Amino acid sequence: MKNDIKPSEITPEATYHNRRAFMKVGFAAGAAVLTGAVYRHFNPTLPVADVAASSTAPAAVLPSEPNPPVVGGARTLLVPNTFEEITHYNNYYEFSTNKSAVAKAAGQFITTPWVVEVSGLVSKPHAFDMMDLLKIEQEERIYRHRCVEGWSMVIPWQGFPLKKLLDLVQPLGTAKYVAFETYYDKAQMPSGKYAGIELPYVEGLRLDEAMHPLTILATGLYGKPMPNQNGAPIRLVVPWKYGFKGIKSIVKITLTDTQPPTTWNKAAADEYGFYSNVNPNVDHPRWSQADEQRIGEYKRQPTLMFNGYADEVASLYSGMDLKQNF
Ligand SMILES: Nc1nc2c(c(=O)[nH]1)N[C@H]1C(S)=C(S)[C@@H](COP(=O)(O)O)O[C@H]1N2
Ligand SMILES: [Mo]
Repeated sequence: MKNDIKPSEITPEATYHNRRAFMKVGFAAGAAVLTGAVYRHFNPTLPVADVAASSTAPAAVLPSEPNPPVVGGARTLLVPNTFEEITHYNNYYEFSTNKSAVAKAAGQFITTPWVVEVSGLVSKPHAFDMMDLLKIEQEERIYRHRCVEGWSMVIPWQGFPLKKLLDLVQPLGTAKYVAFETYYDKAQMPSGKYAGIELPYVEGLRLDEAMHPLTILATGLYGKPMPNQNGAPIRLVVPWKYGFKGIKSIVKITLTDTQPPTTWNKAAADEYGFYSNVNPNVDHPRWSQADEQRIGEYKRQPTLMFNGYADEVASLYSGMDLKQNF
């Protein structure tokens, strides 16, 4: 399919080579610790049955270009943030409202066993065990991440299109939205009661947004299982929307015919809308959204319409007033 290099993403040759080096090192190092299911991500052509047998294969046999992108925008050529940055600057209010304290606060979070219940307006409601979700072919997606607070990162996720899961449960013709819910356990998340938001954390998408090929359920990053602080074991990633739409540690997905409530909209409806598409032309009431601070960089940079994914997603909103539907 089409090559997704945009002028804004053309990097100097040295940077590009660094990036290739990152991928080789990342994949080779990752392979040694991967489970069969995750290993399959590097060998997407392997039938599921072969995964266990080959999971101990030496790194040397890994293809140099594992699972080429099948959708525009799947992998930005921007240099990813470091693993350290991605895992020590987090928003996960159930554990802490201090971004640099989340990693430690979530350190003991228990995520096995884990079940994701998918129900509502579907023909085949099902409670999926996490082990089975990891048998779905895992793809690498390298996405920009733009927090509504004005900072951004580039994150190499693994996961699978949400559409694959929704297709399994067969949404009814009456389904128009998808609602998501985060696990909430007061014992494991004692600081949640000071978060200033209603818990459990809930989010939602329109069904066409949920079915878009760039919308993924992420199960890991940098070739490793999802760190607790990033939303273990499974979280949503919608790269053209503000980061808070990417709900973490999902236990429930419900297909509905009405727009579901969302946590930040309930907390401050005039500041956080249902859509929350990244838009440099629509400011937050208390700050500009025209530019952003990439973590690890010195200068702020302009924020891009739909976070740089306009070619892929703008058509979802044709005819809509994006200032009204912020
Ligand atoms: N359950 C839950 N999901 C959440 C949040 C949260 O506080 N609780 N924070 C959101 C916000 S504001 C952002 S920017 C991203 C941060 O994801 P990261 O820590 O993996 O970068 O998670 C989102 N998902
Ligand atoms: Mo955010």
